[in-house]
Amino acid sequence: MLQSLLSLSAFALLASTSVLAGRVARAEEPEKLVLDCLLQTVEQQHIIATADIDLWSHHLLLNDTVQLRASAQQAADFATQGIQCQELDLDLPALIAEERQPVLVRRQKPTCTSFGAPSAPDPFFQSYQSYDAIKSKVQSWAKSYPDYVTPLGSVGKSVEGRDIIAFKVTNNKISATEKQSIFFNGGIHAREWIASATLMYVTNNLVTKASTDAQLAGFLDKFEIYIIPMSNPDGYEYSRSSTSTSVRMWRKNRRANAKKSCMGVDLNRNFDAKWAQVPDGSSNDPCREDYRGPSVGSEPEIQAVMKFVKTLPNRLAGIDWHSYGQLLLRPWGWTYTPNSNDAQILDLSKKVKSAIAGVNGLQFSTIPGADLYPTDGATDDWMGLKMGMTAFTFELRDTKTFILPPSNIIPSGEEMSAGVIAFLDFLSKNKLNSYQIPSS
Ligand code: 0X9
Ligand code: ZN
Repeated sequence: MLQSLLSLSAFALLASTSVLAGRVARAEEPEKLVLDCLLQTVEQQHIIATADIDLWSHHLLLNDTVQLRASAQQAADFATQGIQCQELDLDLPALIAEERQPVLVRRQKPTCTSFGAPSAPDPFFQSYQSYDAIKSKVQSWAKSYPDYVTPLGSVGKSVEGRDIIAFKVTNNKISATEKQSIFFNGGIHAREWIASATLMYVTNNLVTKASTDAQLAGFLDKFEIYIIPMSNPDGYEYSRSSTSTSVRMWRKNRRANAKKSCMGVDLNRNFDAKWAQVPDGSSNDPCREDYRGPSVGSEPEIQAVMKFVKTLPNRLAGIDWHSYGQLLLRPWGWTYTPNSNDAQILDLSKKVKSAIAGVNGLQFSTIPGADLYPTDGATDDWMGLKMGMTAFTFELRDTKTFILPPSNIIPSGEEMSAGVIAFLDFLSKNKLNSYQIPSS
């Protein structure tokens, strides 16, 4: 819910006392506000686009609102500049604390083992897991479902030396040369915990049901699904390392930049896809959240992803898993020019959207990525521009924030499992048309 419109004097008061909504700001970091700001003029758009703030929803459309995290002083400055902002009713420290509480483990009725005892829900999906636990889960799938899960080991190292792990979900009945490859990339943005958690759930659903569900088995006759569940392990582990809001809100990798005080590269701006070529599509400032890095593909995480995807046979489609916003972003993200196959891609997106809505009633929207905001160096565009794939970015639940209680993991997993089934169903029944790459 939005709180009342904060006036200039209210912001000034907040800035001067640093007592925010009844909470005293931490000594080590000035507490920030989450704002919803209305952009009424091009000047206001420019002020927000160039301010040193944490933009949560980057779309800067005229007569639309944008969500961001800023200091009370910056909020006061916006008010002085005539930008109307409302403080969002989000108590981030409380949300961060709640996020760390596992869902209460309850024995559930519906599924029974062969001995008739009720099976316990998998605790893996009752809390957000560490990178190590995610790696172990892949190994345990490989042991339990060797016919469907093939670990592919490390496809490269992160800046801090963690392995970027990949695996393949398929059946071994039909030769790979007769199948098409689909690629899922998770966790490129550190703070978007629900993205990797959901991708793991979706995978679990596929591999645990593949032997008994004819529809899923049919998909695996046609496709090899290649998955990197966590392409930014350093950023993810950093964002888990403390309950401080600024740590939890970490987005980039953990590169030590030349400008020592500002760490990290936005990995979703580092791909060889119109890198640094789209106006305001990324930043050259290491202090910004969308810092593109010193050169194209400079980051080892991105080198690993690009090298891996290039090896995949018969590449068809891809999904880059993010949060938040409940959006199915379709190509392109770097240009407003519609994809030449947009009619078919829209048809596919609508089927995914309706399958998702069928589970918990959540409404996702489908728009071209650039309509959110144009970017350069993004994963989806790289797949589309360089790998010949029809590629999406899925922004998962919810519509307010990255910090979701772990009770969201299973519902998000269920709705996205339905979405992925609709996705695979469409691809198995329809030959995707080829598309042309626009000149601009
Ligand atoms: O900014 C991003 O990288 C994505 N949004 S997020 O809030 N998860 O950071 C959107 C990327 C969409 N794709 C393109 N515009 N190419
Ligand atoms: Zn993201």
